[in-house]
Amino acid sequence: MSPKEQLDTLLHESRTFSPSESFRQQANVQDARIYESAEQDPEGFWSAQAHELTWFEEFESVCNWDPPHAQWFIGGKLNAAYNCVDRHTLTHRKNKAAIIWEGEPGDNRVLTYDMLRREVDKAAHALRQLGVQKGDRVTIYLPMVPELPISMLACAKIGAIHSVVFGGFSAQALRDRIIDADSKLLITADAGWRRGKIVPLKANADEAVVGTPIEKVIVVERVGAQAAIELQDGRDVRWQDLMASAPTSPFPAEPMDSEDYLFLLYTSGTTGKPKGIAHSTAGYLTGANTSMRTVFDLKDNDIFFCTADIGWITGHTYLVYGPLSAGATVVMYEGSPDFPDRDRYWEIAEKYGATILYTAPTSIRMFMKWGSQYVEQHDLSSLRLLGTVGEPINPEAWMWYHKYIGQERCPIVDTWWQTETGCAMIAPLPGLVTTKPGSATRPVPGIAIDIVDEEGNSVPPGHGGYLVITKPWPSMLRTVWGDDERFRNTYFGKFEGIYLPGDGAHLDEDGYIWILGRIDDVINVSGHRIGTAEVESALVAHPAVAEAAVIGRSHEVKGQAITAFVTLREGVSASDDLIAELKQYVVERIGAMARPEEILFTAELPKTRSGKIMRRLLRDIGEGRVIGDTTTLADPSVVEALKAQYKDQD
Ligand code: 6R9
Repeated sequence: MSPKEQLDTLLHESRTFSPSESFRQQANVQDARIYESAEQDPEGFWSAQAHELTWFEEFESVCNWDPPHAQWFIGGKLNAAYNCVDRHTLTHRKNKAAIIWEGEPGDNRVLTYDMLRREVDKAAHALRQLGVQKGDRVTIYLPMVPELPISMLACAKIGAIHSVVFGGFSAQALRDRIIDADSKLLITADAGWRRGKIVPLKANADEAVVGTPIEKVIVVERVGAQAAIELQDGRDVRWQDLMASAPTSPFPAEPMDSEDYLFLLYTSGTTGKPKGIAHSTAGYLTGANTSMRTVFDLKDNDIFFCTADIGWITGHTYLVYGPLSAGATVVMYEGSPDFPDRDRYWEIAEKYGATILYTAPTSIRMFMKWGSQYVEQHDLSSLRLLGTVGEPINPEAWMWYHKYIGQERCPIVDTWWQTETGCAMIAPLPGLVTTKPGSATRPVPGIAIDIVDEEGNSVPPGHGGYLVITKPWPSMLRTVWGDDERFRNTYFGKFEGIYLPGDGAHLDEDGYIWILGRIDDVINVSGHRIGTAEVESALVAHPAVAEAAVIGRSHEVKGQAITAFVTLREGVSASDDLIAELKQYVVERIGAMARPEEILFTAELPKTRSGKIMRRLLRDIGEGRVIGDTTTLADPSVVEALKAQYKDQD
């Protein structure tokens, strides 16, 4: 479907789903006046939410907004790890499961809050002994093993800033992020498991750290002998050895200022260089914690199964800081949804009695493709609420999720948010809001959203525009690490004092928000944000390539897939081998998620007279659309040649 057709279908979406009486009656939020009161007094609303956390010192004022810089809960002192772990051990939750971890090969591990506290404290002692101090950056490059949240929380306990790099990233990508964050310590693993195969991590880490500030590398042994790694004397230490010799005494939580950074998480933007999104301690944790109670309706007996990798923001907020700060039990799964078979998620959900499931539209489309028989083999009656995140969900995927996973019983919360926003911004409160398949519905209480035109004026219903957030909120990013100018320009450069997320959206007649996807040069492949410029930079670094232009093309399962148009250097001839080589080259420079689906060689790229590549035209060609305005093209024949070539290829 073309975007125009998609929009038309969305505009005609008339199915609605109201919360059932039984859900409504048990919901944490039942009074719709929450929206109004939060709008009238956002500071009062957020102050009350912040008081759900445990503070070492009370804050003096709620918000200071000096656009584009916000400070929240000023003067307060707290510790994120204390809030996620220690405080629960002083309550009835002491022996409650905090993390239920399932390894891909079928091994598992349960950590109660008390056990988690002991692990986090040992790890904090170990990090301290290796010289980690408050404010230091620690890069974490781990598979989905319990040592990942333990490492993050150990950093938080010390007051060190963690920077988790998704385990699927390449050595080069890891290296760039280590250098940008200026980390002295790296925590990695020998390898991980994926579809029964060993995914090496230590080998990438070895390559990544050369010539960087990294002095020590901690290596978690996950796979063991089969991974066959070597430890470098003086630099590498085994996690297991450190933990065995670490003091068992409690590690005192560092009292952190509200505004001290809790973590950095790198995300793609419109230039080749990823941005280190910096999140604060108090504001971030308040946002994450609030949404657990409101959007996810969390109760003490819930089992929260979030399928995201902790290497992305969804895993940070909804596998670690949100659920643990709220004292929940989370289910964390290491591997692939189709290993050993395509029912693995449902097997896990049944086995642990998951009550809330949070996953991505790309996964749902894959499950649809595989067929409902994999779901039907399992008893999913424990589920009571479903969530989705990462990209717009197609109404048909929503309906499938509702029917086969939710068994027409579970409300669905479609949550729109970003690495930069820290927690869900647009989402229904499940006991209050009637949902429509494909719409994230309305902003959560305390969040001010608008859809505006080029001049910043609100657009009427039915008209597309820029999605914006008009007021500061606690969990907003504080800056781009080391580049405040970029923070200013990217997010506040278009409309003064107004946050620009980079998504297009429109309102329907009922005031529901429909997200239309990215409006910048960011491609969303299976919910992963990939900058076209990053892929282009990787391609042009190859000696055979002269120029490259990358676009996203609609893809049935992935949402979007990467198409690269490449011009070759003089004397290089095109071949299938070269295509394979270039794809692999991108994987090595960025990671497997950035592998181009297709590479097309072309003699020239369509450019404006000022030399700008016209990606819009390439996108039109990619989607087989009628080509729009070509009057600014330097050489119109380039487009005709490309079109002909694209047809041949199909
Ligand atoms: C949480 C996360 C952010 C981008 C965002 C938007 C897209 C996320 C969405 C959605 C429509 C939803 N996005 N959730 N689009 N509906 N429910 O995914 O963060 O990786 O930073 O990506 O993802 O385009 O701008 P991140």
